[in-house]
Amino acid sequence: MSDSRAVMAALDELRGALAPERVVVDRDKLDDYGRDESDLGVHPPEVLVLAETAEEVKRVFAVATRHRLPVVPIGARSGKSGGTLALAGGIALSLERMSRILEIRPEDLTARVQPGVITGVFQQEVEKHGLFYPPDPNSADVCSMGGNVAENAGGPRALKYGVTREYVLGLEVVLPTGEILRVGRQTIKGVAGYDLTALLVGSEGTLGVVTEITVKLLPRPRHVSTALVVFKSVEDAARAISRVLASGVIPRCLELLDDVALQACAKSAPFKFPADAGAAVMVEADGNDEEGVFAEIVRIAELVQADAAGEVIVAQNEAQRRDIWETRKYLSVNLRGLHPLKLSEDIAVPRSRIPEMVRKTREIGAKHGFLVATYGHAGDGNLHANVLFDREDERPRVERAVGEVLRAAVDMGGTITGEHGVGLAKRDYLEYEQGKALVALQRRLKALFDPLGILNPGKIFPPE
Ligand code: 2HG
Ligand code: ZN
Repeated sequence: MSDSRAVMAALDELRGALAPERVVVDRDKLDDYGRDESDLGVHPPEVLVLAETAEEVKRVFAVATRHRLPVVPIGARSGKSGGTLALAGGIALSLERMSRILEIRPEDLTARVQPGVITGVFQQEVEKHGLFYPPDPNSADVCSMGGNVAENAGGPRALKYGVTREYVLGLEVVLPTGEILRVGRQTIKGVAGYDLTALLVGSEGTLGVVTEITVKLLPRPRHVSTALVVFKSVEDAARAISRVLASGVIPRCLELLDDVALQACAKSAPFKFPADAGAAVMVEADGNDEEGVFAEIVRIAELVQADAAGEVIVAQNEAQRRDIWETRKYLSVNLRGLHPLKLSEDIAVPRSRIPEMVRKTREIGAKHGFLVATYGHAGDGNLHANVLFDREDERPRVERAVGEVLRAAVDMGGTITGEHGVGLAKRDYLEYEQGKALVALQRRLKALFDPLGILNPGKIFPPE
């Protein structure tokens, strides 16, 4: 924790720099802001600041610099890698009040938003204009655009449309040194200078605080079709997925649910799978030509037929589509119905290694005596291996199992994180994936943006 005299002095200055009611020290509130969705415990800040402008963010950095206090930027606290946990106390800087959609420009296919805009709200707004913002983390109803930028969030539609970085054209960012900069561009094309926008997207709140985001939009596809196939086993499902992808068909989503995931769904999800299903694959295709979309689903059905345990079920209306997606969306939460605790991972492997990775994950779980749910965005090789457990004293063993899963992914040519970020959760494995020299270069980059090391310390890189 920080020096308490420094905190008291900073508190006084913060109260002078911002409206005093936006400087919070209420214990319960601090605890709330010390948690996220990573299951990595409570790490409360010592002060919470609710900023409303870039200028205020700059003032917070000035105070933090004077007193050498850590600043941890906070979005909607829905992150899964512990990126907003205040490991060393200090100031939590919430951007939740900066929640305005500044403009939607249908003629340019762009929009400008503040970081606190909820992603799902933004998606609905652009859709009213016949436009489409593809990145769709399953937490879209609660997560924020700023958080998505920090983590370079993905989601089911990333298979066809790519992740957040592919949509961010420009950013306004406040650096710990107090500079307020505009990086990137407002145009669809542009190659001037280093691509600092791409660097900042996915930098997990360690390089600067984003206060405005310009994104690229697409015309909204007019037709969407959602289908579901069940399999006897997850191995059959993984094989079918590989066959679809190898055939050159790239639907917009191709999601896998293994038997453990199906057990979790059976308890509370709206869609009811057949009782003997050992795995399921959800497929979604989209486009402007209804027949073309249908033809894609038929083609996929043909490709998976040999491995499937039944017919392909195609959602017949919006209500059925919604039931299927709600079932998938709340899976991460519903798994707690099987065991109260879990550590979730988001490894990604080359597509051809999906069946092998699924097998490996199950083996590791069995070896350590834990139930592991494997599900997720299998189409792009991004699997959520969730190790389920009951008691805190089991955590060290769970962490060992998780470590083996992460290493196995890297050994297969994959990565420790496909969409949730390194944060605190995976910082000890970054070097295993990237090597010493690359991690050292990234530490030097960090020091360039944040010479005093006050911004979100302890994330991405393990303490030296
Ligand atoms: C999802 O795809 C989210 O549902 C969360 O990325 C996954 O908790 C998880 O492992
Ligand atoms: Zn996911």
